[in-house]
Amino acid sequence: MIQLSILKITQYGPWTLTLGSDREHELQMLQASLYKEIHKLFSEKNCMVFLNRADEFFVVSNGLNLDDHIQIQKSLEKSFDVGLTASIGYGDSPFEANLKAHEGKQNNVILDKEHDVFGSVYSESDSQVSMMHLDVDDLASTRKTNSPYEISAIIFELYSKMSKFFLEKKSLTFFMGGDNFMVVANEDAKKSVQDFIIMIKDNDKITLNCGIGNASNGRGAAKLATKSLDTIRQIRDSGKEKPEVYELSC
Ligand SMILES: Nc1nc2c(ncn2[C@@H]2O[C@H](COP(=O)(O)OP(=O)(O)OP(=O)(O)O)[C@@H](O)[C@H]2O)c(=O)[nH]1
Ligand SMILES: [Mg+2]
Repeated sequence: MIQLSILKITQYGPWTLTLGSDREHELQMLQASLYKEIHKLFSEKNCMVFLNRADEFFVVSNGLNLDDHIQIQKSLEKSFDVGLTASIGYGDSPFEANLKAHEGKQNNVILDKEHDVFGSVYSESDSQVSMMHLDVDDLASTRKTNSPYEISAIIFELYSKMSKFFLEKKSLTFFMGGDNFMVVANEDAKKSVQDFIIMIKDNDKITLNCGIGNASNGRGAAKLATKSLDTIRQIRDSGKEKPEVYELSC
């Protein structure tokens, strides 16, 4: 079971207009500060935060109860002019958890009115998170023939394909920067990642490596996914034939 908390800035659209037209730089600074603070508060509680279109935050929040969310909301209220709503949902797949969180907010299922927390919290202990860390093999060589902006175009096209492919498996893909992607995954996504790698190699001539991590919370799963990815690199760099997918659990 996976639990997701979606944090969204309250009334952001109308609020941005109050800043006048000379606002874009202010909004970018605010979004960056929010991302930093949200990452800090949730990773301290073993969660993993993902940026969704820069003004919304997806948190793999397995293990966090309502009170934990209220404490974080209180802290954010103190630090920022804008408020955030937190909608919590859980499900068998990451996509299902995202739907449940969304519905909790849409249907006004209030968990804490004062601090804008909605949805429902998972209370059983069978918490299980799978994360996949995908990365382009040897992006450095691409830099020899492509300019920085052209590389971005290649990476964003890859992101688009990855997000579509794994959404069909009910899993959620996030761009982490550079040539790095993380997929909050279910069994179906994990089973099909090799097919995705082959498809991208055949169609786009891009080689991907994928580290998979399984743990009871988001941060733990991300750590193991990255450790798996680094293991693939170590095998490759030792001169042996590398696997394209490597999995670790705890
Ligand atoms: N978000 C994130 N970015 C990373 C990580 N490691 C590297 N990067 C970024 O990704 C870029 C590409 O680095 P690498 O993937 O190590 O370079 P590479 O040439 O593709 O090397 P290999 O992946 O080992 O084949 C770097 O410039 C960093 O910006 C990571 O663990 N997480
Ligand atoms: Mg790489």
